[in-house]
Amino acid sequence: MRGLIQPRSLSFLMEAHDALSAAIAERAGFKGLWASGLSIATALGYRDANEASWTQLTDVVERMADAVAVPILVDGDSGFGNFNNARLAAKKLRDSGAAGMCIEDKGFPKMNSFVGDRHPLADIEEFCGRIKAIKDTVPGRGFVLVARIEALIAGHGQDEALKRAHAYADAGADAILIHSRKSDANEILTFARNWQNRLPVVIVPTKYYKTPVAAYRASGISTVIWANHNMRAAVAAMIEACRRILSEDGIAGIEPEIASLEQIFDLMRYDELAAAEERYLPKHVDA
Ligand code: SPV
Ligand code: MG
Repeated sequence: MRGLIQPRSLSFLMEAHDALSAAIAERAGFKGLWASGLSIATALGYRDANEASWTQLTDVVERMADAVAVPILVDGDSGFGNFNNARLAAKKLRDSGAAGMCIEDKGFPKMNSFVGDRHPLADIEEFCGRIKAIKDTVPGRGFVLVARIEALIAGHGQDEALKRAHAYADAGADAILIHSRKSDANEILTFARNWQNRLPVVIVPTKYYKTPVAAYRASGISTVIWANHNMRAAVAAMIEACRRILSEDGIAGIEPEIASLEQIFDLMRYDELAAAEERYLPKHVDA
């Protein structure tokens, strides 16, 4: 994960929300994954407002980490409480196979950054305590801690965002995620210019999706998170499949457009099970 979050070259983290979407993203060629809070909550039938518990998150992350070899950066929301909850979640996430965790400078419960206008920011010193507690509990270079700044989302300016970034760097964060919900990348690019890569910069261009990736390369941004696109692609595909099966009164029409069973068996590596059966099952017993 540390290799994916460094200023020398731009890398992508693809969203995944379960073992299946993680395996699909890895097969597609992504070198790292984003375990999105929004997408995991959605897949579990919850809203992205800390309705899912931190143990439900760690369970999902464990299944994802079992399914893939690429590193997973986990969306740790605001850390599930104070420094104590944050360090506990970080340790369990590390033990579940996460390569890193991102925490955002809000309170508990949080609300998704694109919903409504109430996004009160955490006190800087208190949030730094969460960062320090995580770094003390899960030390070393093996687990990456990304500190996410919500100042721009909350309607504060560049000065507040920069002040927070420096405080979080001083507290021991490994990278800064600067979030925006504007439809253009101007405020992100301004931040990157002023920040001068004191720590690597991570961005989430969900709303400013039209900006070409070349602009991020040019401004020295380290990592782009495609934060919810597997989940949204799956939702669109499932809505269409349900609609067509009902309206066409059958499944013949949609068959060529959905994944084949062979693809599913391939993704889940049924071939490995067959090989293991060859190796471990006695030949003379019907199993
Ligand atoms: C997520 O994917 O859950 C994120 C990114 O935190 S955002 O939805 O933009 O807040
Ligand atoms: Mg989130």
